[in-house]
Amino acid sequence: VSIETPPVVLTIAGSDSGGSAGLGADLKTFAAHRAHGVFAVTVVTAQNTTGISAVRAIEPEMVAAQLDALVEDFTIGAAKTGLLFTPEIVDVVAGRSGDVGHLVVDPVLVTSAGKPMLDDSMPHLYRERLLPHATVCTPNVAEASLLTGVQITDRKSALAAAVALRDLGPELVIVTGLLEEKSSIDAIADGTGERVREQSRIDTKNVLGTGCSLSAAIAALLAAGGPLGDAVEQAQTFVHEGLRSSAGWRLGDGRGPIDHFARLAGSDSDV
Ligand code: PXL
Repeated sequence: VSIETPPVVLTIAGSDSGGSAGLGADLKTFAAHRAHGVFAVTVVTAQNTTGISAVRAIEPEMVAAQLDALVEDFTIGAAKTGLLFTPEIVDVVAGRSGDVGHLVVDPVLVTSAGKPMLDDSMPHLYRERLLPHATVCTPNVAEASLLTGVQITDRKSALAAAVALRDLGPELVIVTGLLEEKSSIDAIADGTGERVREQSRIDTKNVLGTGCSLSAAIAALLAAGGPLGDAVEQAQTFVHEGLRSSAGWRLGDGRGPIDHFARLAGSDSDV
């Protein structure tokens, strides 16, 4: 019997009915890190591996009520944001950002499922309202371009975008998924300088929710008290192992999830 109380990690995100991205990915990631996951739903999507067919935003008052209920009762070690969907929800989240521990902002603006129909003001709102409160920001290459105006074509421009975003508030920015012939590159800016992490490209269509899972893993590791640099590196490895482990899965006709429990599967997921 385990008597140690797990850290509490919060996700503020949308649901993917197909179970690959959003809330489902976040809660599985938290569980894989032995954290207790709590959540505030921002938007419900009707979705499968081939795409999104309907979307319904939750009223901002209801998002606020979920967050207030959680903050009142739990000591939250860290939180991550996913698809926030409306400017009003961004406002609600920004207003409570001081009550949720370390904040990991995954600016979901462009996803592997395509570009959700978002208000044009969202990049500006992320810059002005959320990034000043963020410990970490985890855009993919397309999102980092949208947030900074930097055209990202190579390692140098990815690092420049990471530095520009870090100037808006986060302690660490990781720009993910710059694809080279054999590698996937993440560009990282923190207080000590800039660096890239290169990992082998994995041939798989099961890539949905990789960004969600990366940011969720960082939040879980921060809630457990790990140092920032280690949390990011371990989260990158977690996603890479998950991609490798689910590469052969056939779930639906489109893009499926990573294997959040690759480590339970044992040695076949060695990186
Ligand atoms: O992976 C980004 C993402 C986040 N949140 C929800 C999504 C998606 C992508 O499809 O559906 C709810």
